[in-house]
Amino acid sequence: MTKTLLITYFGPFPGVSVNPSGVTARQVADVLADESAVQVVTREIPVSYAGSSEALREMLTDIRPDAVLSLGVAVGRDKVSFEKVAINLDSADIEDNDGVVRVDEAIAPEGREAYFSTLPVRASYERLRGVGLPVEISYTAGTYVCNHVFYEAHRILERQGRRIPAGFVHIPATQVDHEPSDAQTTFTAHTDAGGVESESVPTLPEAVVARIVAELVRDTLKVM
Ligand code: PCA
Repeated sequence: MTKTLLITYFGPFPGVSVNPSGVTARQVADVLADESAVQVVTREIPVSYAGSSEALREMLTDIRPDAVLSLGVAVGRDKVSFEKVAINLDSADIEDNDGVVRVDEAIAPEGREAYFSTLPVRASYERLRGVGLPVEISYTAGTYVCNHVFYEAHRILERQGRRIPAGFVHIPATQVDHEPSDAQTTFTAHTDAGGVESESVPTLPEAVVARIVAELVRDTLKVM
């Protein structure tokens, strides 16, 4: 039976003029196009606290996927991060794309404090690290819209009574190989958004990032 996998990604937000998660989502869908076990559906989610919750609710209801993988960029990280935990907190210096700033606000006042990823984070990390790929397990997805989406996906699925694999992957800034070299992409790291501030921004080739995410999908299919 073919499983439907929803991959979500984001567009630009303050400090990131082109969000590499969109290219990654498309490339992962391409890499997996010949796999009969999975059909990949990709959708953009707005970089907005309120808008992302709304968009997710609609997608999860309309598409009814068998698994959900959300992607976002964490500028300054040098490995693909399999996020372990989503926390019930919105708190960032930067605005979301609706101009909203949230400081120390619960995502869901009556909700759980945290959810763990239900992707096979540890097993996939061990396997991919074993073949020399740049992966890590991360214990914070930040407190901006990426963590918000990670948390909300779990909360919505729980309320819908659906136990399906769901989780979040932060990707580093990527080396863009499909644009002219004079194309200017700005990357500014924000710690709230999972970033790491440093002099220079490490990057990984797009194809390496897509391969890692596709392998995580393959490992997820094994546990479904
Ligand atoms: N990264 C941000 C939001 C969108 C994205 O790609 C974050 O890590 O919160």
